[in-house]
Amino acid sequence: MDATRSTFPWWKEAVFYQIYPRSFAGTTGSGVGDLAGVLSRLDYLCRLGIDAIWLSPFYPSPMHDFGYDVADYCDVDPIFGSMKDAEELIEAVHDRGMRIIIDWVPGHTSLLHPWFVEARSSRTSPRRDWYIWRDPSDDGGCPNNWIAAFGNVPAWTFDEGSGQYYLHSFLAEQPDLNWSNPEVREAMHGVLRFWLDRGVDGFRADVVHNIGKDSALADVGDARKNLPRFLLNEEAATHGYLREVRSLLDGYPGERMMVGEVVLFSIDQMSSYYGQEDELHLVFNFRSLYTPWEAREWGDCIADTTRSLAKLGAWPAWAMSNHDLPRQRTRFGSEACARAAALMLLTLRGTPFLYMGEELGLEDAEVPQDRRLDPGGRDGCRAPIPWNGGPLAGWPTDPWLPFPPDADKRNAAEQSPDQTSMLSHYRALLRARRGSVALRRGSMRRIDAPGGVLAYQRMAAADSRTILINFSGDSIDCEVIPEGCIEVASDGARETGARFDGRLGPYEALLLRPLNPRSP
Ligand code: TEU
Repeated sequence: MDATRSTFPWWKEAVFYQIYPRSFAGTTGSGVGDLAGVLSRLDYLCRLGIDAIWLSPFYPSPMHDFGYDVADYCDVDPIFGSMKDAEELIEAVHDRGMRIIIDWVPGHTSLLHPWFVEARSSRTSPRRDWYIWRDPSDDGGCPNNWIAAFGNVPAWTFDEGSGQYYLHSFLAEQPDLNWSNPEVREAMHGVLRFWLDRGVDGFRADVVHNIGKDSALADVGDARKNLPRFLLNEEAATHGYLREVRSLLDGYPGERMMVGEVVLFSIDQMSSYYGQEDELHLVFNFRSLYTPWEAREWGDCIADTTRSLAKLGAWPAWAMSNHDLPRQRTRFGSEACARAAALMLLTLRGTPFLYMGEELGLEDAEVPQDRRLDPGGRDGCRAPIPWNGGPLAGWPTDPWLPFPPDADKRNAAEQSPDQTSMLSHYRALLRARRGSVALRRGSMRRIDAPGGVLAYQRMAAADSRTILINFSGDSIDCEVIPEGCIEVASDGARETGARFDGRLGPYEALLLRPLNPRSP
């Protein structure tokens, strides 16, 4: 019996596609992608078969952190377009039957945000307490030993004008908001309402576990004092703040949702931010962003995730790359592994998040020293998408970062008609997922398999699928029960519908249908 709609809201069944707008598609001579560019590629995304878009920040920003330093949460940076473009995009996404969620950066603003400009103007400013200020320590130094995210520098910067330090978990240009102040919470709720009223289906919440702060600002102990503070920050108050956000979202019609970036060390720590179905709808499983290409490691990652989330009745969210981390092909070392990884990502139980360009099998760009821009060294995975094999790869002018390797061959126009391409592989996987209730909603159980192979089955009432992934570079004999026939093969060469012959090629992954389905 199928679960009801409320047990399976759209975001549990959706495949999300992350767009980093600077690098997706450009329509002007600025060298930077824009909202009109996203609009122009919606049909490409429809044909790919994704269900929802996550759009990284497009708000006015001085771009010290390429948009994660927001100077106005309720507008569009002119480099990306206008409010009208944003509204048109939301409507066009919906017209095509897709959904759109946008980035919400609750923990810090840009230092150019009018709130911070006012806060730093004097110690008695009405907005002073919207940020976290402290007097220098007795020796004139920082108030505590916390470290910021990039460059192993203190998380405090001294403001000459007002004679105090302000806290920043990331760059000095990104002062942390003080969420213990109810006015800040109300203002950030206002941001959510602003975009919900304009029809967005939800939000990706940036480093959201970091919004609550220890009011005593205690030093980090010696063993961990060199780690960026945000990786350690856990405050009970954050859960209360998230419950308020959840009830705001639940007050809107249409199953609006929030997926949170919670960057903490253990799965249990991360999963606590689902609350009792009253905090985040989804939490990115960071372990899947760091697990190496090894059958046992992935088996453990899946088992630990399943165990941790089952206690809460929570639904997993998987990602293997994003705009902060190496692409799958770079991370796993070859196209064959990236193809197998795609098959795994799109068949695990939970909501998958694809990073733009993975469907083209892109590698990180090699960015020469003199073109490096990101303070966190993350330029490579942010290289622009090559749309065709021309000298500018479909961009109106040379983009802000170099293209990924082999863009003349590895591009959308070249791969689209080629049935063996990575793009065709992703299309086949997304089609298979859409066509199988077991893949979208089903339970998951491990199947015994030889060393080097991870095997599992997805099951829902009358539907099932078997998945085999060979993590090794050797061919492996792998008998599976029940027997199945090929629905998707990662190497793109096997005959669809043929009975599986029991032998997996090196780094090969297979999605098998039952030979004798229990229902038509
Ligand atoms: O990322 C937080 C975060 O976890 C990253 O800083 C990550 O640790 C690092 O990039 C690994 O190399 C979010 C955004 O995704 C990121 O782009 C922003 O820079 C950051 O928050 C600050 O807003």
